[in-house]
Amino acid sequence: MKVKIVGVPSYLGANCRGVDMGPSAVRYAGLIKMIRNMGIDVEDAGDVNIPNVESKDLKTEDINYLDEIIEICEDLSNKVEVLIKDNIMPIILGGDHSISIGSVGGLAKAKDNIGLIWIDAHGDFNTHETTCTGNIHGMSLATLVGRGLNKLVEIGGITPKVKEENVVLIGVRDLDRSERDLLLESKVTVFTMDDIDRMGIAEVMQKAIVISSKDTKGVHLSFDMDVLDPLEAPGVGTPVKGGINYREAHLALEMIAEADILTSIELVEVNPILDRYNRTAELAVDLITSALGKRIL
Ligand code: Z70
Ligand code: MN
Ligand code: MN
Ligand code: MN
Repeated sequence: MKVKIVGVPSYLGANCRGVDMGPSAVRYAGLIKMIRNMGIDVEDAGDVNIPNVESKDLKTEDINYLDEIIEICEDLSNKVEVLIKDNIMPIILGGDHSISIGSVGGLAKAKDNIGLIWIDAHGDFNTHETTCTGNIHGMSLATLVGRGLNKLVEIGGITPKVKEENVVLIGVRDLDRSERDLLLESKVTVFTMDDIDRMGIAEVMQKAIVISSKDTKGVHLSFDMDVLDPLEAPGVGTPVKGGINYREAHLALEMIAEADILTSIELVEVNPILDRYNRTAELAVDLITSALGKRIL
């Protein structure tokens, strides 16, 4: 196995600074070294270029930074497509969760049937019609299954990028009202925190692995650090109490690694400004190594 790190230092989809420093914090926490210690061939492919918006005029858009995010995601999708075609596993570091449109956009160009495991406190299932914030990181999952603004849905050229039947959302505890209605009428499988409490994370993951890999040529893991409890991961864009703990997160990723289904990994929403001693970034490194198959025995 060969892996390459791709950083996407953008906060534009969250419209709030901090998560743009995520890739740097996760690298600083020793990501490359930890992966290399596992005996895996790893290289840093650097960062996607992020347009400078600080000198732009006062914001007048309904959807925040739409054109810039399209540019970033097209660029990322091309990079991911090349890596997948070269048989390299991309590890994409955010940045806010809007970058997923580029990651999965690139994956969809390289493979024609993929599954998606989305681990997040949020649904990210708003469209331009339901959003209360105008922030694209709250629309990325909806976009990937073909819902919402044409300009977003068409990024990378493939629409939809994933079939709803192969999408599993895990750890949810914060949905907007109409986002919830959209999710309920969709074919996306949702495991809320309540489901995790009742069934246990092992059973949830067993089901998620089956659903995401059924008739697919691989699965993309999109891991939003805010799924963790803020007591364990304080350095995230939008902390929501009542999240999964360290052990649940590890077990979830170890089970995915064991199932050997992943084509690509993405980890988003690390915010070093709100972190303490880079703890959330260090946890992120830990979790990535688990997803790559790190074992005790
Ligand atoms: C809200 C919105 C959100 C983080 C996604 C929040 C979305 N539903 N927040 N990821 N961290 O703006 O649409
Ligand atoms: Mn998210
Ligand atoms: Mn989230
Ligand atoms: Mn473990």
